[in-house]
Amino acid sequence: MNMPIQASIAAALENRRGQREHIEQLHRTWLTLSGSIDAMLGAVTDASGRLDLGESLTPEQYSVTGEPRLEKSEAEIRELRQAVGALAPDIEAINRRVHRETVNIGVIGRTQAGKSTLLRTITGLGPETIPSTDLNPTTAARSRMFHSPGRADADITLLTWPEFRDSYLEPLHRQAGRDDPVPASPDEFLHYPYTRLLEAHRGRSGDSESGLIEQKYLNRLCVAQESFDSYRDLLTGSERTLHIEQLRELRPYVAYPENDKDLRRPYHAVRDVRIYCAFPGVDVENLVLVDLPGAGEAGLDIDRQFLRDLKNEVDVLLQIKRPTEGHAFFDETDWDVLRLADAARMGVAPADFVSVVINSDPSHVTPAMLDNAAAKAREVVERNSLPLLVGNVADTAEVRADIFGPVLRGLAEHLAQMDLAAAGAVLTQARGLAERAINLADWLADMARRRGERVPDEEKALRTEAKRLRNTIAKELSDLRSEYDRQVRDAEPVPEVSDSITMARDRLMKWADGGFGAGSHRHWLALIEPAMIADPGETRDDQCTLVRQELRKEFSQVDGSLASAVGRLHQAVATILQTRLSTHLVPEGASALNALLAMAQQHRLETLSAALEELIRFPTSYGSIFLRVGRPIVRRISPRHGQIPGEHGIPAPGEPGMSAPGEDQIASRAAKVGRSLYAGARKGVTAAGTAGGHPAVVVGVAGAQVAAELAPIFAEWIWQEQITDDSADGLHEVLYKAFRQAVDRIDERMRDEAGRLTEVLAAVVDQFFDQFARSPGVEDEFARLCWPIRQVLWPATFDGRAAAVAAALRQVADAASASGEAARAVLASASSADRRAAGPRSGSAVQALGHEGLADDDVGPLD
Ligand SMILES: Nc1nc2c(ncn2[C@@H]2O[C@H](COP(=O)(O)OP(=O)(O)OP(=O)(O)O)[C@@H](O)[C@H]2O)c(=O)[nH]1
Ligand SMILES: [Mg+2]
Repeated sequence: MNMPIQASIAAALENRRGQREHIEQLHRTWLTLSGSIDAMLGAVTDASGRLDLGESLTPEQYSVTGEPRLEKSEAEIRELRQAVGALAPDIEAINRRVHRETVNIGVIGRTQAGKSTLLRTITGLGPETIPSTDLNPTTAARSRMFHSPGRADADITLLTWPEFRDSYLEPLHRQAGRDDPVPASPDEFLHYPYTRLLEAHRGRSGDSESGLIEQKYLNRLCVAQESFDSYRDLLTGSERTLHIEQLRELRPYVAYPENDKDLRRPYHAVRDVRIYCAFPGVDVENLVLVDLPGAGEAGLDIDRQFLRDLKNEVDVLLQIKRPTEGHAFFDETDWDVLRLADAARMGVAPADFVSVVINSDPSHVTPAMLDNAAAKAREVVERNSLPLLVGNVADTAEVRADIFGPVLRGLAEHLAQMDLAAAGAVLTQARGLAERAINLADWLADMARRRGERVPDEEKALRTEAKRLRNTIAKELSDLRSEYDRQVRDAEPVPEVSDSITMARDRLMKWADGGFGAGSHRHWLALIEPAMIADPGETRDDQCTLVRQELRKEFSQVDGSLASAVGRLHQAVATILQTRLSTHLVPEGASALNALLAMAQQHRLETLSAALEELIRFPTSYGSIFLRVGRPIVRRISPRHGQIPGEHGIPAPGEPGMSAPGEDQIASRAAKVGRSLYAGARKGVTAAGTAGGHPAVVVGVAGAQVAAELAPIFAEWIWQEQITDDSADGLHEVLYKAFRQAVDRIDERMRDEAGRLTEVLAAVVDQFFDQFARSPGVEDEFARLCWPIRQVLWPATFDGRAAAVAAALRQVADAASASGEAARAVLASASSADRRAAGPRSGSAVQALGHEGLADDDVGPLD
């Protein structure tokens, strides 16, 4: 070997080292891109699941139409991911290539072509290390020979059981026609009925072609199974490497045994063999030769695994061909081999990567066969611009001159360029995919953001819902108010009060008719007559007191009916609010409104609290009807002295009758009471006037007026009835008349009051409606009140889906941004690697060569 070759190759390797940093960076960024696309796809899948428009969100939650659907991008991302994943092995391969310190030459070809023989010739190793047999396929495992002056040893890396199962058994199992799972454990494998299946095949006469192929694979499985003991420990043991001190011991690990029946087959457990030895007469450093089993030998899947190895491990491939009698020189199997080589070249020009070598093997090949083969081969290589080398692979001189020498010269000349081409092809593809990823990711991020903005947030949705709720409650309170207004228009007294007055009156009349509680008129006379004789003044006093007490007792009960009437009103309001605000805010039972008030106060909702408070307080603020209306009348049932009044005795309402002369003590006190009530009522009016006019006040005024108007104006009377004598009968007559008059008057006044109370209640509803549902900004208070129970009130809106959709879209936007960034990083590292590689490179021309780059005169361009 001459120096220029050695120096050129060393320089090319040095150049290769210079590519490391950038390619490494590309490799790293590619992994990141790949992961980020996975994440982006995950985010999109998740989001499009949630976002199945119209199904997952109510129209209130989501009102976007005509937007591009996420499914579209999902399909695009899948395609992108597939493409990015497909380029990953090439990036991996190029990364390994720039990290490889050796120039590797591989041999490929059908079995028995002379591959091992050629490598033996170059390395000077004996057949015990690189075995050949005359008739059968020999090489069973890939081995690499490192030109290592001063050494003669080997290292073996072993497969694990799962690796062996997945890379070797599984493809064979499938191709043997088995569709059940490949045996999972060593024991299962050992007991799988491959032998029985093979015998069944053999038992069939005239098995189909596919049956025959299945037999081939079953046979391999049977061999692997029968010889399992010889390598089981290698697969399952703790040692993962074997060091071979003596190269003559290597044979069983790299080759099939010479004897078919030999069950010692440890090659099954071999992942990799590295042989270290000096190649005689070779002064190129860092040279590696790769020996491979015959293509097609182990099944297509295993060929594909070779491809991965070839991409990673081989700079130049020699396709060895040995002419055989009776066979077309370049048949389909040879094309398969060439296709494999083409797929492995990774952007390197075919002429630089593959050489077709015709093994002239003079002991088996006649000159005529050789001439014919060479002619045929020339057609193939010329059409595909491949070098053709012819020589006896067993002959050292011929190999040096006609095969290995030209190969090394080609490497010396082109290796640097080949490295750049290999990197360039990958960079071009990486850049293209990165740009595609950027476009997709940017579009997706933008789309997800825009859509995310259109998913209303919960607060916004709550405001909308709260306003709607406020409107509904307003409508229903307004209906209730209309009903009370109608009662006012129809002058309907409050029925509870009206009924209660009737009942009080009936009871009183019954009581009076029954001798003022004595049982009967007769009984009363019997009781009173002696008393009248003894002390008429005191008796009159006592009887008047009795009557007053009875009047008070019975009519006071009317006040209880006011509570029922107001209770009915409260209930009506509570029912409305409970229906709309749920029992969470307005519980069942008497204290419903109090519970709501407590909640409103807790949330510091001032308007709602004030409205509720006033509504709840109304009965107490209204006070006692009896006190206002009845008491001034009752007080007048008392014997007294006074002037006889004018014709009517009692001034008409509105007349200044209270100032009539002759008022006695009691009357003036009554007047005082009346005035103080009046004054109190006035105060109320003034206060209420500023707060919207509390209706109770109006009644208060009326009550006070009644009290004031009825001031007494005569003496020696019981009210308007003049006492004429001191007899019991006389007292009865006067007392009874006064009593009846008082009952009539109180009845009348209280009924009047009951009529006004209808107005009052109507006004209470009106005021509550106004305050609770119509105060400006009250919808905000509704929103705050309802926020904690929004999921109860509006399950469709607040089931968390809107929030989940918004989050999912944010995730998509974030993942897409991350993908965009990762893709930009790829672009940046590809550009810097490109600049590093800038030179006489024709990336696109190299890339354009695929299978189409191979052409065959007979079968046309390959697909
Ligand atoms: N004399 C001679 N015999 C050769 C030559 N090439 C191949 N043979 C014969 O073919 C047999 C197989 O050659 P190998 O080199 O083992 O072929 P291979 O391509 O490695 O075959 P596998 O390992 O089975 O794929 C050898 O034992 C020889 O009998 C040659 O150039 N000269
Ligand atoms: Mg071989």
